[in-house]
Parts: sequence; structure tokens; C-alpha cells
Amino acid sequence: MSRVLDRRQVLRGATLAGSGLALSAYMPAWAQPVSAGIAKPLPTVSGDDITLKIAHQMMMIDGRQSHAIGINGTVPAPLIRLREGQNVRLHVVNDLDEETSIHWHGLLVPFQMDGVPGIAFPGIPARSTFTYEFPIIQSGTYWYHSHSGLQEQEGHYGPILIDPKDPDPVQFDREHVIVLSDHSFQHPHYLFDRLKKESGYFNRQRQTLSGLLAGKDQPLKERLMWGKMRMDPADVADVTASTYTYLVNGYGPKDNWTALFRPGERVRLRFINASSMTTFNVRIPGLPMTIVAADGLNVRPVQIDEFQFGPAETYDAIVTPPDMRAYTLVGESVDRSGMARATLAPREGMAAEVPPLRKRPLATMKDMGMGGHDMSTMDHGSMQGMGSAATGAQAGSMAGMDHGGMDHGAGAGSMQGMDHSQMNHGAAGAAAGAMAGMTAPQGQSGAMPGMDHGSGAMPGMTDRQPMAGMDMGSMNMRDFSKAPGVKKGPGVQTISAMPVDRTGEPGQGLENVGHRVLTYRDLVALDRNPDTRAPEREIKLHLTGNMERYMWGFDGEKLSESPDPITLLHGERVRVTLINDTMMGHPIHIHGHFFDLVTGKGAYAPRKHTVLVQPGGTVSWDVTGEEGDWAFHCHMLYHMHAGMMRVVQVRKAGEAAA
Ligand SMILES: [Cu+2]
Repeated sequence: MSRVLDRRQVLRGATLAGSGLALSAYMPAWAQPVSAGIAKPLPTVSGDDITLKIAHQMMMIDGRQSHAIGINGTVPAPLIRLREGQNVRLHVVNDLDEETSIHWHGLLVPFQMDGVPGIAFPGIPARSTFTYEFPIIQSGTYWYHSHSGLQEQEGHYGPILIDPKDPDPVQFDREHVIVLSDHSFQHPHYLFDRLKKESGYFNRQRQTLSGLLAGKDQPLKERLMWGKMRMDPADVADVTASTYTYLVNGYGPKDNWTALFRPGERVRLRFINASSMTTFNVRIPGLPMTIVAADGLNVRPVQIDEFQFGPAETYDAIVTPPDMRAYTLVGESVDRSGMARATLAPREGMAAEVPPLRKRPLATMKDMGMGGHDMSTMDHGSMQGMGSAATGAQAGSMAGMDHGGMDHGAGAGSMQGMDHSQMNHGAAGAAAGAMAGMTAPQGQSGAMPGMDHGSGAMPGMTDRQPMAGMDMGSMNMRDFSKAPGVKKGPGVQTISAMPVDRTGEPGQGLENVGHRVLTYRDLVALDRNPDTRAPEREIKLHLTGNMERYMWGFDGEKLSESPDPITLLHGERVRVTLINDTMMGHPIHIHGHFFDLVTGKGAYAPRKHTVLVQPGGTVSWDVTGEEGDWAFHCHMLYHMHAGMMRVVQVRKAGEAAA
């Protein structure tokens, strides 16, 4: 159904108690309009001299007033529109009673202009002005935001658009900047304190007893296993719609911000994920999108129906709406607790059906770093090493373990049909080769008929020493031998036993949505990479965390522990491999550089400034050192705040820091 409500109907609707009533028939309560649609473009600033004044203000979201930190009186901050080749001076007036800063996300600037207090410059003290000045040497879609405290969460972010000096290889008739963000009516320090005290505080999607009885979600035995690990598979996002309202260009779902088009036009949508904590799944039901740029840089056009992006990533898409109807733009949060919603329409006041939230995803064993797992390599040793039960973690001790219904994520040969809870894994039996103690599921004769051995996934289980083929080591969820560089401590709850490259996957929860979803492997740079040398060395970094204690870091260390900076030489070509040892996706960002994703695209590797490393996944990229001190961090604001950040120090040869 795509009922259309035009302006005349809205006016008529006023006598019918307003358009909200008319729309309510097909909109979920949270998407019911407080306005018929707001087709207001973002306030824009441009030129060589730009003044940005940062101050407290109020903003209206879905008819409700909220406090915010804005720039020049708006949230998002004004669109800064520049031209490649120009020089820009940005006078930043801090009207707050606290220090602030602006970081130009994705812009290649001298490091003193990069805007990270304590790394690149001292910050902008309360009631003072700082002037940034730098040449614009690139083009595309970028953004800017505070790098001080948690100000970004309060509204201190805005889009940057740089027009190319040469003709744009992307042809379009019209463009719209789409800034997605997450807004809370509560103060961000309150949110962070809640997370510190109880990490699952905002997760209202936990599995419930009534859900269990109704046969929803995980079966009991699977729940018991996750519970034993002291983990929650519904823990897909830290902060959810229970406190967030998801915004498009500063407007809530009920405001219904509207992007106008004429049918048949090529419309360029510049998507910016300016949220603090939210990975979005973006789609426009009924309208395919052709991705033409990623993180500001052109890519070969690729047509998709949906894409996932983490905080700080950007994508440009071309859409060509063919007819006089409205389309809903959906930005569903990765945990499916809520959505940002806007409309594409030929006229203000038109709206289309808002699809319901899809079923929330649950984390899988693959998300726990057990990727490509099958029983032949599985280590049953110390599941008990997880969480608090670290005592009896003897290799081979299967006692009491419940494998039931684990999603081993391997596809073919997965153990899904197998009921391990019925197996007798008793310590003695396991050694003595006895799967013999296993009982078949009720009502079935013969051993393990329900098992799908697939393509030899369980070789060890068919011979006389069934468990022998299994590696009893790899199930240890905290096996530091897998991560020699990681500091042992409470900041590391898990280490991915078998992390896998997930860049060919569509992103958490989008595996089976029934249409085309962008993957990193779909991206091919339009221009040849500027540096195609092979890397001289590799730096491996583990993304580590303890969800229970809300500790986040690299290699088990948080920034406040003053870990050594990551050092590179200017011009040095280095491969960086990120290994996600946590169950959450982390958008990892390096300042001052673009890196070339290693996805088999040769000299046309997609170049990005931020990459979402999926739970239990790995990502490799090659980068060429650019002189300066640069921030390197997770772009989940509270993860960074908790310490998931490092300094990358790049020096010219001979000047390397002592
Ligand atoms: Cu993170």
C-alpha cells in the first residue's frame, strides 16, 4: 500500500482532527506524524571565511523540546559547502562554558588543524575563538563534529560537502544531504554512567520468559549456554531506541523530513552516519540505490537495495524515482529497536507507508569469533573459562556443557540439527571416545539422525576416538595464545578463537533479508589508488572489550593507561589488520589518512577513513604514513570515551620519536 497524502488532503484533514489521524491507519505509533512533512534544506555556509558559533540551544524533535549543543543555532550544524582547490578559514567561536573542538572528519588537513584536543592541538577553551585554516585538496561528502567529551551526542555535528574542481564523474540532477543521527533526551554523561553500571541497561529487547514460552527467539538450551558465558545474544547495540530517537537532518520520524524530486530525475543522496552509537541499515522500499561514493571517494557504481553503515561512514547513492509517488527512507538501527525515517516525494506533505521494524537479530557464534566453525576444529575445553566460572576450565572437561542449537555459522555442515544437550559429554566419556553415551533425540531411532554432518564437518565423531579429531583448545573464549600482543586483564572478556574476514558479508542481521545488500567487497575505487606498493610490514590490533564492565580498548588497553603510540614512518606502507574480539561491530577510524581496504581489488581498492569491523571479524587495510600525530579510534562515542583509542605517530625517517 502506498497511500499518498497530499497537501490538499492535509488541509482537508484539519477538519478531521488533523493529518495524523488520517495517516495513523498505516503507520506505527512512533512514526505517526506531528507534521505532514518538512522539506526544509539544511542551512548552508560557504566561502573562504566561515564563522561557526558553538552554543547551547533548544531543538524540537517530534514535537518535543530538547536541549542541544548546536552551531549557528542549528542541529545538525550548518552544511559547510566548499570547493576543491580553495583555501578555507574557519573561525570557531566557543560560546560554551567548557572546552570544545571541531574535527573535520575525512578531510586531509595538516595535523595541527585536525582538531583533537591533546593530540593535534590544545582544544578551544570556553568563551574563546580558534581559527582553523587549511587548503581543500579533495572532494566529496564528509562531516565534522566535536572531539571533546560527549558533545557530539548533544548535537555538535554537521555535514561537509566539497564540490570537485574537475567535472564530477557522477551525473545527477538534484542532491540531498541525509544526516542520520541518534538523539537522547537524557544527558550523555547519564547514559555513559548507566552503561558503566549496567551494560545492558538500554537493552529492552532481552529475551523474556514469555518469549521463551511462546517459542520465540532461542530455545532454552541455547539460552542456557549464552547465560553460562554471561553474554546476551540480544546485545547487538549498547544504546537503543529505549533512549534514542533516530534523526534525519535533525528531525524525528514523526517530523518526517522530506526530500523533494521530480519523477525521472537522478537524485544524489549523500548519506552521513553522524550518530554517536548507532549502526544503521538504510533502504528505500521500492527504490533501488546505486552507490557511487564511499567515505567521500568515488567508487564504481553498484546497485543495491540496502546498505549497513556504522557511525562516521558515508555513502553517496543515486536514485531515480520514476513516478509521482512518495517513498519512505528507512534508517533502521542495527538492533532493530527503532528507525530514522524520512520521505522522498514530489511534493511536501506526501507520505508513503512506513514498514514495521523487522525481527531483531541475535548474535551468533560467528559474532563471537567462532567463524567458519565446525566441530572438527572446535575446542570444548574451557567454555567454562568464560565469565566468572573460570575455575574448572580444564581442557576436555565437557561436564555440564550444553551445545544445544549453537549457530556455528558455517552454513553447510553446520550442527544446527544436532542436539548436544542430549549428549553425554561427561568428562570420562569424552576421553574414552564415547559418544556412545549420547542419546538420540526423542522419537528417533538410531544415533543422531537429526545431525547434518554436511561436508565432513565432524570427522572426529565417526571413528573410535570421536573427540580426538576435535581441537580441544579453540573453544576457550579467552585464550591469550591466540593474541600474543593483547594485555591480559579485565578489559578482555573474550578473544575470538577463529575470527574470519567478513567483508564479503552484508552486515549483522542482513544475511537473509531477501534483496541486495551492499558488502565491502562490492566496492571498487573509480580512480587508481595513489600508492599501490605492497606493505613493508603488518600491524595487528585486537579490538577488545568487556561488555559487563563496559571496558573497551585496543589490545586490552585503554587510552588512559597510556599505551605506546602506534608508530609509522612518513611514506611507509603498512598493512593494518584489525581483529574484533568482541561481539559488537566497531567502526574504526584513523585521522589524516585514507586506507585501502584489502578485498582483492588490486590497484582499485576502495579507500576509506572508517571501516566497520563486524563482531568476531577481521579487516585488513594498507595505509601510507602521513607525518603528524593522529587519533585512531572506534567511532562509537562511548567506546572511544571508555578508551578504545590510540595515537598514531608518524615521523619522517631520522626524526622518529625517541
Ligand atoms: Cu567500538
